Amino acid sequence: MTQRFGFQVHATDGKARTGTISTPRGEIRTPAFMPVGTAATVKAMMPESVRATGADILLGNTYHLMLRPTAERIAALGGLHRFMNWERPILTDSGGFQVMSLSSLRKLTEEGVRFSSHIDGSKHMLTPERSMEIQKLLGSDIVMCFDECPALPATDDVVAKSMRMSMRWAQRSRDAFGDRPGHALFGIMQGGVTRDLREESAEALKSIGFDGYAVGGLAVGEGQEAMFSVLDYAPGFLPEDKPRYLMGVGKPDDIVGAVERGIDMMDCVLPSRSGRTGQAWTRRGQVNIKNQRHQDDPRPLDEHCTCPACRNYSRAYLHHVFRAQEIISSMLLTWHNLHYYQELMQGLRDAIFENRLQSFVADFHAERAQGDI
Ligand code: PRF
Ligand code: ZN
Repeated sequence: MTQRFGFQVHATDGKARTGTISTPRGEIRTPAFMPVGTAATVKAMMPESVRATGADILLGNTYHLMLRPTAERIAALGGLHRFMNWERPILTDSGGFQVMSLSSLRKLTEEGVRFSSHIDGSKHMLTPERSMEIQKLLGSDIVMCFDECPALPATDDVVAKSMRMSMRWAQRSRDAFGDRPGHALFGIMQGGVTRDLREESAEALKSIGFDGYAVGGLAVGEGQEAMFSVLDYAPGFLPEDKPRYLMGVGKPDDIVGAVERGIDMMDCVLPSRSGRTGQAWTRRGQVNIKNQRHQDDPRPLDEHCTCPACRNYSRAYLHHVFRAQEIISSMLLTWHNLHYYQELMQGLRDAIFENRLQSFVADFHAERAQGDI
């Protein structure tokens, strides 16, 4: 093994950090945004195009891949990287969160969760041990602990019991993962919006010891203000010398606020999913390409954007292909959205490195406040 897993912080600005995560499959510049490639594809994008937007790492899902085409099949075909033609790092989520949102007939016990597939109704069981086995079969570079994310709002008692079970599952995940040089295992903090529970969870994870630490259990309907108030303290409970990953976040302004509060990594389906529903994200905020006002507009989505959708096509064309349900509509809008997200991350990294994050953030909000052209 030539390159072990590692994290180096290059510069800080307030609580924000910029650095590099090193893995045998390449470096990840932080703060990093991970496009979501749930079913071994970032929908509507070729992997080389995803790379061209500036992505260093993708997210894959245990839940979806175990059901179809199965982890064993992917392993027999040489692992997820070869299977999907993405040679750079892949982080895989552990499955529990997706079981709770997608499957039916779920039964949660100390052992794990039994559920029926949302695809064909077949019965399956996920446990910390089985999740570690699947993520190993996939060949994931960054493996996530198996956890439970309770739906909010919930009482402190419910959140505390769930968090404590997730911490026992974190220890079982650690034991099952074993020693795998070049591969990382991340713990996941839970505890809802309760400070004491967040601190208890962080202490439990730190005493087990992980290569990185995620903040789970946020962006589940509590609202941005409540999420930011947890992020005002939660990253501070985690080790400074390990990456901190905020799971499932978010909109561009969520990302900026999370980075200001000390988050290093994020993932979200938003740029890819909203590209397929006609929503574009630009410096000026959200643009709904379905809107009639674009139908005769010869201007690009964003005249400053260098993505193929903005360099080569008009708003009128993007409007037309969306209305006509042409496949290129999803391709162009997804590309633009991922490009915008990655450019935002590069802007944040540069601003932190040059100690001007506050003015970068002020400009970010001022431009959005102007609204779409
Ligand atoms: N746990 C896991 N995956 C997740 C979450 C979590 O809490 C979230 C919460 N936003 C998104 N994805 N394992
Ligand atoms: Zn663009």
